[in-house]
Amino acid sequence: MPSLRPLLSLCLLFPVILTGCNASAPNAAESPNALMTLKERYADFFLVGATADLESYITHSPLLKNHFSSMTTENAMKFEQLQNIEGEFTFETADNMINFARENGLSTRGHALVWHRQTPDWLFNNSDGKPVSKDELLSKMRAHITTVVSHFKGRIEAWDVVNEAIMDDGTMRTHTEEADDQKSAWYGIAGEEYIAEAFHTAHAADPKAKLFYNDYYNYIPARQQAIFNLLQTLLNQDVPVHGVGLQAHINTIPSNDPNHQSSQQSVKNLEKAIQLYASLGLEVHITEMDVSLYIGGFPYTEKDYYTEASIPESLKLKQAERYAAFFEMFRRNSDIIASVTLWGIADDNTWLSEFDSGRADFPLLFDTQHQPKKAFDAIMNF
Ligand code: 9MR
Repeated sequence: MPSLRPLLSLCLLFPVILTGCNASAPNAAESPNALMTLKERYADFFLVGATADLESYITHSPLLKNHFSSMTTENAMKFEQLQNIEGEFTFETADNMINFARENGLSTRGHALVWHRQTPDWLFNNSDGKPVSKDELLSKMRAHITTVVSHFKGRIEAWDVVNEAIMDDGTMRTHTEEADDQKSAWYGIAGEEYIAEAFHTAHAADPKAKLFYNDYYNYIPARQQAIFNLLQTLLNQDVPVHGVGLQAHINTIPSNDPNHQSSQQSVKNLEKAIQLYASLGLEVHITEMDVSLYIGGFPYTEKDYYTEASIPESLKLKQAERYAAFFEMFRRNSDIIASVTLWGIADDNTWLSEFDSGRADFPLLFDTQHQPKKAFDAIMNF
């Protein structure tokens, strides 16, 4: 066994660059991959991305620069961020982020042009509170997409053009969904037409950008069939869709409640979706992966919430195994998967800890101190 001493002194000097520096990394000095970065390890398979937020691209820049080959903007390119007031575009933050990515050789994913959430009121309602007409909405949508995609022309490799248009049972997301944050005013006002129109408009503004349809829970059979049908219909109508994004927000353990969506969360079901979509000739990106420590549908109370210090070793291992199993499948399908993105960079900045309950989650590959976790080791050692 080579001496640990040179590695340890290097670790003191460059703790973030050298990935095998955390005390918990097993056999760091012995593993041939201990000093490799994530993007180096996956260079022969696909891009490995992370989503960065308004500040995390600065606070987490060493990790982003060293380990990732792609960057998605988590919130900075959503409708309300770019055009909160009609006609007034605010590009500064998104520009800074994209410039950072490009200066550091990261591929760029723009997220998301048309979504039912994070939209300003003026988009769907007139000043008297009445809904705008279909023509007005489509014209506002075209104006937004044209301005945004033209602004970033040549600087964004892939756009999530339409996000989450389908429901778990395979029906279109409409304005009549039960929960307010699930309702789609796009559909309510414009009908399904807005989807094709969004892609045509984005393509006209930047013909070289790859245009994606992005959605979640692709492991649910009814959902994956509906997404396939939608994509097939769009392609048959010559709509310029080039790829499909599978979000992959998953859990360490699938739910054992058969009525909970995550009970269907298996490697096999997700692989089926990937291969089904790819059969249409589309490029596949895994766009928003994270692995929550919590089991879907389980009635947790505050006393059950994990802190970083209280996560049992067995659960850390389970999370690592889950990452390993999905990444093994991604590698096996690397002829059709071009990019795998984590929804966050490190556990100190994850949407899963944003809920009102105050429940913290630790779903990523790096811990709150930006050190690699068991999950990181698990996808590096194959
Ligand atoms: O991570 C995003 C979080 O910071 C926002 O508060 C949230 C608002 O809805 O959106 C999160 O990102 C979502 C993404 O845009 C689309 N897929 C689901 C993501 C997680 O909710």
